[in-house]
Amino acid sequence: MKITAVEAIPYSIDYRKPLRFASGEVRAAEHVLVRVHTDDGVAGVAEAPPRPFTYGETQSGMVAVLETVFAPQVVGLSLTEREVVNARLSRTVGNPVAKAAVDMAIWDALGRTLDLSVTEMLGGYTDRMRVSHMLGFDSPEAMVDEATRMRETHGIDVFKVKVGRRPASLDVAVVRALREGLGEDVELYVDGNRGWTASESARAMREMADLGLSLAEELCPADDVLGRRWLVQQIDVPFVADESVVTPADVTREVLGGSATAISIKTARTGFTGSQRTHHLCEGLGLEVVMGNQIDGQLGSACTVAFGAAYRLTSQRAGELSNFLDMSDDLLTEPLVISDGELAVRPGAGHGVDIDPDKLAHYRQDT
Ligand code: MUC
Ligand code: MG
Repeated sequence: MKITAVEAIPYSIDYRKPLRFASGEVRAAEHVLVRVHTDDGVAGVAEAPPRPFTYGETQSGMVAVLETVFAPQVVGLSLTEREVVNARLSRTVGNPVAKAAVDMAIWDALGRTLDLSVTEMLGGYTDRMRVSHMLGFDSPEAMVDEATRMRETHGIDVFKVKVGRRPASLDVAVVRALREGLGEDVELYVDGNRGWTASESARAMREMADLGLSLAEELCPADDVLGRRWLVQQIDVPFVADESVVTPADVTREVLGGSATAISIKTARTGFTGSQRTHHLCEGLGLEVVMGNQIDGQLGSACTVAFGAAYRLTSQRAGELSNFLDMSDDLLTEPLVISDGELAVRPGAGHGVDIDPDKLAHYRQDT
């Protein structure tokens, strides 16, 4: 069970259409595949999606930090020493997504070694999650069309709507069109990716007060400390902290400071080991949790559902598990399938998915 090597393989797969939101835009999945090898001949994998506009990590920077800093820190350790891995990687500040991928690849390798799924090893609460689909910026008509297509094709009836544009009336019109077009039965919530000020957020939430939103996420920056506390106090839905809560300490600061009342857990950002810490903290604090999506491909989405299904708290709400549907292709031998609004954990060891070697050879950028 000793780790013998860590590979960092950059690859690029186009999106069929770009996903736009207040902090950036994604046109291609320019991700890094992390593969952890052991002396038993087992390999575990994970996907690292860099989000330069959010965490400052880039694809080439991730390959460099993985090869030169993190790989030497974990080679020689056993797959069972995950807390040692966590302690060593934590000495370096930042780089959350690169660290998370090392952690999840190790869990995958451990599961394959023990012939247990990650969901079973983590908690084994259930085997599936309801799916929430994320709608990027577009016209009201286009966003209603996309939501309708997702409902008809995949049975999805929970939608996260990207907001944070100026003027805010653009986004208010979209949410109103979605509610009118889709009816009362769908769940709608909004994510601002820090696009508005606290007062713009408060005004927009008042204008959407009759639209039955269930959550509001990161509408303004956490660094607007008093403004965000003022905002959170006056809205009547949970305020979800996402990119402002990279570590459990961030969760503590935001929640105790009155600047968040719910937490988005993204396995792409905190791996399984860090996500466990965040999950346990949220449970102890009595916070709602959403399993978020970092615009993951199918491997990342398999990791999100594997973690989300492992616990009661993380599987209560619909998880954001469908961004991969917009990709032109992916790396897995067997594609993930969303049906009846649900994504099931793949049966099988580790994450339960395998990388197609031909697809990897086609999309990798280092050969
Ligand atoms: C989200 O919830 O913010 C957009 C950027 C990113 O890192 O994740 C997405 C979705
Ligand atoms: Mg978000």
